[in-house]
Amino acid sequence: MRRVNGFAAICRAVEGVAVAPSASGNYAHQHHRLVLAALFGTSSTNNTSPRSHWFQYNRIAADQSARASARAVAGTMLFSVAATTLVEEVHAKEPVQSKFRPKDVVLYQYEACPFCNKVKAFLDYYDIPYKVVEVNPISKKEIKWSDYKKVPILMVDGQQMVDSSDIIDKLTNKISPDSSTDSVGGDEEKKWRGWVDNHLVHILSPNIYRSTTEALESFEYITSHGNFSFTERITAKYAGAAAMYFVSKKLKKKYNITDERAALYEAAETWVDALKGRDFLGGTKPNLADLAVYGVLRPIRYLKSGRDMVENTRIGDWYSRMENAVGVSSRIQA
Ligand SMILES: N[C@@H](CCC(=O)N[C@@H](CS)C(=O)NCC(=O)O)C(=O)O
Repeated sequence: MRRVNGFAAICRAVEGVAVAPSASGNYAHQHHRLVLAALFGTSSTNNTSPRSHWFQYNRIAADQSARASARAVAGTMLFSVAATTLVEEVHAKEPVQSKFRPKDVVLYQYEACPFCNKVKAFLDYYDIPYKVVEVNPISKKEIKWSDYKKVPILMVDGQQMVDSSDIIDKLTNKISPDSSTDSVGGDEEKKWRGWVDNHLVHILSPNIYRSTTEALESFEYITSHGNFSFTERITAKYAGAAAMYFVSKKLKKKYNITDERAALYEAAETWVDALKGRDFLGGTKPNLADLAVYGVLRPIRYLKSGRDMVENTRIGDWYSRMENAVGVSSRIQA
């Protein structure tokens, strides 16, 4: 079994932000479609093909009133080189009894997706081998077989699992079916997992696309590690960075963020306070909340926003403990 050194990655979708350039089009047609496909997926679960994505988008763009009422998803992705995360050092991994260990696990993901990365942090920590199928965010052809149109999708011994938190709950019950009634954790753990999904992830995009330089840094990584064709890659890098720079300003408004860096630092401090002096929220070992926070932060850790966060808050020590605890990726070659 060959382990693949990997990088941490995140992507995120932010619901409710419709971003529609004028119908006359500020982008060349191809660029327009490409960038929208890569970045602004709709939230409609009825979309059964990537084309419906475009049709829906174009309809919205052409119809101001529909646009106002449309719920859209701004799917943004970012990725960072977590260069040191996979160094083979100290391991405090949780062993899973072999009888409960899933045999065949395949993760359909965008390499740069916070939700996908949350699932990966779990799989890595529990040392569950998994293959990765990188989904092209434009065609999504790799997940055409599924009715679910987002990532992550996890296939576990032939069973489809969707939605990162749900996937983690299901996997937790699978790998420790003998544990007490509530194997997915107590109130504190649940509260902080909710905080990750409802608060922390919303702060990330405004930070990584905060300036044109940071947006380009993020897209350089996204496009060099995602599943893009050559043309898509070139187009997405520059058009995507420019588009996301503007989208991030809208997201700030939507989530009432005035100073994105201050919000990131505050979130990091809030998390350290939640630890109450413990090594991990889980005590001496990470629990699912630790893994969730780590998972969504891992991709930004080595981008400028992540470096700033570690320099300006107390989160660095916990983060390093998590790097050691999660250790080497359990990803295997597909
Ligand atoms: N609540 C879901 C959110 C998943 C999600 O929004 N994924 C984004 C990628 S980061 C997505 O697939 N968006 C739709 C798209 O790209 O069209 C989860 O936790 O897994």
